[in-house]
Amino acid sequence: MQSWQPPSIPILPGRGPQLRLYDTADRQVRPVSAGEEATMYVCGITPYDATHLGHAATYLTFDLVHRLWLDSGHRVNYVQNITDVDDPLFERANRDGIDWRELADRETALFAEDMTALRILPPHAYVAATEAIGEVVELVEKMLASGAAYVVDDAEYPDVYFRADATTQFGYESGYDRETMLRLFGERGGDPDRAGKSDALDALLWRAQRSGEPSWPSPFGPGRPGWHVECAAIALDRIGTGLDIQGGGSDLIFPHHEFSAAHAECVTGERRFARHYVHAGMIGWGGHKMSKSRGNLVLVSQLRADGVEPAAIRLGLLAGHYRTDRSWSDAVLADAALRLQRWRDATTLAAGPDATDVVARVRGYLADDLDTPKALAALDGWSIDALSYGGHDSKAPQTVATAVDALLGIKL
Ligand code: 5CA
Ligand code: ZN
Repeated sequence: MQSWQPPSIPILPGRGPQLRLYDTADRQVRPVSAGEEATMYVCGITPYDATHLGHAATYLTFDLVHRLWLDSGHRVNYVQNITDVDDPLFERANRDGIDWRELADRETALFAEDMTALRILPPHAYVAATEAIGEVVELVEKMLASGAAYVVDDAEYPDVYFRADATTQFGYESGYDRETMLRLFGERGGDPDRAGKSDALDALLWRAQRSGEPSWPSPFGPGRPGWHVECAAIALDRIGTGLDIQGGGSDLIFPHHEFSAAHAECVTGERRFARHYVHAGMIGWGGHKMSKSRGNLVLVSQLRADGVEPAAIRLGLLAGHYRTDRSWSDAVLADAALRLQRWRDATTLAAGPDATDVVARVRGYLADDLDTPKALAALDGWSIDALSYGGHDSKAPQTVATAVDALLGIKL
């Protein structure tokens, strides 16, 4: 799939320090040990509805990672999928009386517009599930051959399942106990009660053809991919083993990332699919997690249509720490708009206080598990000083503006 146009990134002199991020599996902040080329797989959208601020916050989190890697001298290989084969998409298409492909294309195009407006760097490979059926089939074949997968005893619907105990390390990513796993599995797309499975936790790999659903041929019968195997297959194909980061929102910790990792590990023999599992907190609105299924959405496209500047949306989302569940509100947006104006006023002065220290601090805070609240406070400090007391450095305002653009993706 064609991804969106990249925003320009200005050159900020110097280099940022090595990035440290919280790893969900190890439950600690530790250095991201990327080589010259840093690799990242981030779970993409299921394109049945428009991009809301929760999605935006998650992609913004990984956009910062991307920018910090570039700033510390890495090349980046960033891969993202599009889940254009899934129940919610078919249900919505049926409800609205349109073809599921048309719905997916429409929402994917709107997502690209929103990402472009928010100045999110695009992935290098942007792969829809419908473009990766061959990779999925190959992976499932390997799992069937090794015994990690099995076909349920159901003549009508011979679905293929993954044995949750196919790898001994299963569970290390989330760290959840079995009771929690079973609950979340049921809540987040799993089917614990499917008859014929060896274990309630076993995850669907290939769903045998049902009437009214799209299907593709395979050696184990016509059908369509399960969800977790889609991401395992695309990541293995486009990056290979040992990715630096597997990312998404915290609602993907289990079952999605646990199973994607287990699927990959059972065929590669590696004990750990990704070196870092990185999860963004949930954005809420009106007291609940913003979700398409609940319908309590603030859409990026709606805010844009209302005349809200994308830079203010971006800055509002960056005002909280990426791992903290937090609420969007009019006050968050109003604060962001004020801050944006303050930064603009300060960076268009003829001179200001020396910028060396503030740029180093912003780089340091961001490299420390993306501490945007501290980075924003440091920039506020410099701006207030510049506006209150002036300064003698005629290059400083432009240097600060360049740092804000390169590191935070905000053009002042
Ligand atoms: N297609 C799958 C991933 S393979 C999927 O989860 N799609 S999604 O459209 O439901 O979500 C896209 C991304 O946005 C995921 O990383 C998800 O974790 C994140 N996300 C969804 N809701 C929120 C929210 N309220 N706050 C923050 N991130 C969210
Ligand atoms: Zn995914």
